[in-house]
Amino acid sequence: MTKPKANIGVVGMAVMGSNLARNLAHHGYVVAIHNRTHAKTEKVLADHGHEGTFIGSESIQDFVNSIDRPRSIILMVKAGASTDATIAELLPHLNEGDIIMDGGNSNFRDTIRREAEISAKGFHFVGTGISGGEYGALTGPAIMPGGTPESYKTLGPMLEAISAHVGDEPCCTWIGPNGAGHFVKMIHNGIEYADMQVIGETFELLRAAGLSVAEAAETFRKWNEGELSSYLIEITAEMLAQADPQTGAPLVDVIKDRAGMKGTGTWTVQTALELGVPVNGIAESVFARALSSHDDLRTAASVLTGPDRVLEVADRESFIEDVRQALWASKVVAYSQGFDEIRTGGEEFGWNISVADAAKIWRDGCIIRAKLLEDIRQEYSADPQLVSLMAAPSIAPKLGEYNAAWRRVVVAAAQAGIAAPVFASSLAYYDMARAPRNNAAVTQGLRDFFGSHTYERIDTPGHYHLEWSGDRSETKISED
Ligand code: NBP
Repeated sequence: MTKPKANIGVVGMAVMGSNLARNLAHHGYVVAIHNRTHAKTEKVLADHGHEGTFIGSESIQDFVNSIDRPRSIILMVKAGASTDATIAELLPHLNEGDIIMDGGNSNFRDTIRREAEISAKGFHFVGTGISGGEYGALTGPAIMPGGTPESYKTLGPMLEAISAHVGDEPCCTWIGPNGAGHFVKMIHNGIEYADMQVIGETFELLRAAGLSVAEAAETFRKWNEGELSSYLIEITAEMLAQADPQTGAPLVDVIKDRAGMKGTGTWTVQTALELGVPVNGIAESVFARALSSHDDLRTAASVLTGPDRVLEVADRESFIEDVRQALWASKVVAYSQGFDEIRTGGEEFGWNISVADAAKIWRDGCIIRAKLLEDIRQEYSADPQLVSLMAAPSIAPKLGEYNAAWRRVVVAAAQAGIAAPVFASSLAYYDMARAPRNNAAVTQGLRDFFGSHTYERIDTPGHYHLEWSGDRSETKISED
């Protein structure tokens, strides 16, 4: 009797790949599995083989041969050179029309390059963002596939089946060609950085106002029942309530204050700089992590003087409510910046990304899943060209309502010597964006002064230069 062929294959049996393979098997798919180090494939078969139908192979050739054609093969290996090495190993064994999906956290520019190289050989390459960590991979992540619409016809139903769902709607949709999926995943992670940083700033403010760690945990727990409801607020409450198994002290107090990062936040900011999209909150979050781990700087700066980071709060309950409102406003601004980068990048790279779809598939499964994303989805569905989420009909009035509290919190933090870069930079972004006239005229005047870079006038079109080192006469340099 011939053995059944697999519907799909997964290469990479570390946490993400093994959990994704199990998720596929739980949904009735026959799953071929392979890992460079065969012992990991054997371990998955031994521990989870009973959960569904797996075909484990030691050689890449046997693995490829075990999959039904046209083949769908998911790579879940370390992003970067490992992805290229795995692709190079696979290619000689594939047939025309086969699909390689890269589910790792690859840089979208690598995905653009790989897609061009691989499609030229007659195969499909689908760069796909997957969010939800190892638990999400097993139970239902948010999935952001790029590649061709044709490849989505084959892969899409399987990915949609294993993704998280909101009602009947899968948290998976085709995002756009080549690098679009990894681009959107990158910005998801950038927003995640800002979301986590602003939560950290909130915790520091609550502690400075005299709340114990347990009281702060309880505050986050309560907030999670309202408009701030989100996975990150939920797990903040849980993490803060955790006691250190060794000392019994709050675990958060024994964790070193150094935050690591793997690159997607940095890529979000680098790309935003190239696109000219201000993502202040995300950038501050990346810099905050960098500063936290910059031991030399922190040691050198320890001699600097300033307020002692204690907040004198007259009415604790009203301060906590101020912080809640400031958190909501700062978070919305960070999301607004991230969505602006998606919209602008989508246009720049010719991907025609639906921002509403990105919000739709982030409502569950992923790390930034939040109640707010349903409102965001509705706003971008109503107006796909929405330039700024801040100005959306359901968002702008609330930002106005929360303005006073937001400003009080930023002032209180600055006066007490508590660094709150996302609270403060989000407010500055909000104020700069809404100002009828900002301070850029000074910059442009100076640029013309030292570099003849010209300026535009408010009263007539064209570019002008002033003879700064001569008679101070004005010359029209160009008509537009
Ligand atoms: P890792 O990122 O830790 O990668 C380990 C896997 O890559 C192992 O299967 C390893 O095989 C394989 N690998 C390496 Br390393 N070099 C290889 C090579 N040259 N050829 C073939 N295989 C190679 O695994 P992970 O944490 O499961 O993540 C997988 C992907 O998913 C990554 O791109 C990651 O960024 C992404 N991701 C992770 C998360 C998360 O929460 N962890 C979330 C979303 C996305 P070996 O066993 O032989 O060493």
